[in-house]
Amino acid sequence: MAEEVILLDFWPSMFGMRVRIALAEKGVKYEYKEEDLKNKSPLLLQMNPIHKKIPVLVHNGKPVCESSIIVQYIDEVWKDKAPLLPSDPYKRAQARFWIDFIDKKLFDVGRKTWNTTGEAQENAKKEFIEIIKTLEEQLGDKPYFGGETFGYVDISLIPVYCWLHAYETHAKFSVEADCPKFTAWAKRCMQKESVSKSLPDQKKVLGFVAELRKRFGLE
Ligand code: GS8
Repeated sequence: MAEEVILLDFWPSMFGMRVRIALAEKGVKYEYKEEDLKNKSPLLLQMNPIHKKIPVLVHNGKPVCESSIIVQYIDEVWKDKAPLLPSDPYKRAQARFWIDFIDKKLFDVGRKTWNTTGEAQENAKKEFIEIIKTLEEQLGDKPYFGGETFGYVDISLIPVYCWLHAYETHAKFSVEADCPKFTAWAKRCMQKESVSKSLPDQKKVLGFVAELRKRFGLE
């Protein structure tokens, strides 16, 4: 049966990037549909009526929503190539724990490095580094979070790398100076075509953040 795979996405979305990387890892061909989040398409509203958010993967007409759920779905459907989740149930649970941590902590604090000022921004910067250090401990001396091969936690975390330049520029700090292991891991991931082709340029994200800051009256 010919597969129909459509991704509803928005280019700077770290959640969307996760799905792009997972599809690239599996070599799945798909139609990319860019959404205007200020004027959402009828298809997005129909496919994700609960949250009305991207990313949405529409597979043979059926929607799957929420990036971490979509990546798991992709891994289960296209299981013959590049396994993304560990096969051991305990390791799978651990991987899910860290993705939950990334979603609840890292993304929120990352946002505060550019959408706050003064003391709040100073605190966000410190907290961001602490979170990255926690993740570095988890990585240890392994090349990837799951061990020798690129997988679920790497896919979920690497999108933050293309936002780093914007965080660092606005909050005036350097992740590379404080977190060399994280930086080495990120550069290792960026060498993979599935990653480098799925992530926008750091400078383009910086420009997008500058526009958002203007819109929020921050500059
Ligand atoms: C978050 C998706 C999301 O926030 C996931 O997929 O993991 N938990 C979800 N999507 C945003 C764009 S990225 O910041 C979105 O679609 N926002 C539109 C809106 O809130 O109206």
